[in-house]
Amino acid sequence: MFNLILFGPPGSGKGTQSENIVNTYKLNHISTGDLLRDEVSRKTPLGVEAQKYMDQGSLVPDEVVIGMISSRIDEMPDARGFIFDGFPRTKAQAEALDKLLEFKNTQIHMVLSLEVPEKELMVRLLGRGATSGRSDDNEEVITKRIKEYHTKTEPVAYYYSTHGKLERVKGDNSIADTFKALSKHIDKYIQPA
Ligand code: B4P
Repeated sequence: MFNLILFGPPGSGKGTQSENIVNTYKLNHISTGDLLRDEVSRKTPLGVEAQKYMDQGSLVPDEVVIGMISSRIDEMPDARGFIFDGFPRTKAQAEALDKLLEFKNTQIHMVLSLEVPEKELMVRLLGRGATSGRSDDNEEVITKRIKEYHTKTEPVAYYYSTHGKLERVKGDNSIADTFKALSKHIDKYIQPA
């Protein structure tokens, strides 16, 4: 099993590159953003609760997200490995993920961090907001999301760097060139399937 975290600020391209990685390496994709948006659109109790946080650009509480991830992992016992997209976003989530994987006799092998200047993040997310209809892609909420990233999520990079698992990748090149740079790291562990 090979387990990868795709890390980076909002709009750094985690969702975009996850799609390329899944298609090439056949890993199972777990995006907490997608899972939460699905709950919101189905108006489940979890979705109704999560929407309050997402609309303000805040992180959804750890216990909600961790429970959701745990059941998702259990649904895919035969996975070749997982790509975690947008998770973990706090140190508590990172520690919980380590425990969940340890229980399954596996671990996180590598964390790829997409590095993109802040100005570019804003341009990309406003661009997406113009067409996606995502209620959190407007200037005020994006600014809050980036602030949340600096205070709560950046420490996750430090956590994995102390475990020798963090690799930083330039994320402001074209989508294809960024994917090539990510692949160079992944190829050290697994080959395209
Ligand atoms: P997410 O859904 O994870 O979304 P994101 O971080 O905003 O975007 P991503 O980095 O995936 O960017 P994308 O590829 O789409 O989170 C949304 C919210 O959910 C959070 O604010 C939070 O409230 C909640 N949440 C999610 N996970 C949570 C957790 N674990 N704990 C608590 N709360 C959680 O790219 C963005 C745009 O850039 C696209 O338009 C794309 O086309 C463009 N783009 C990508 N790569 C490009 C490139 N190389 N060049 C030019 N444009 C590019």
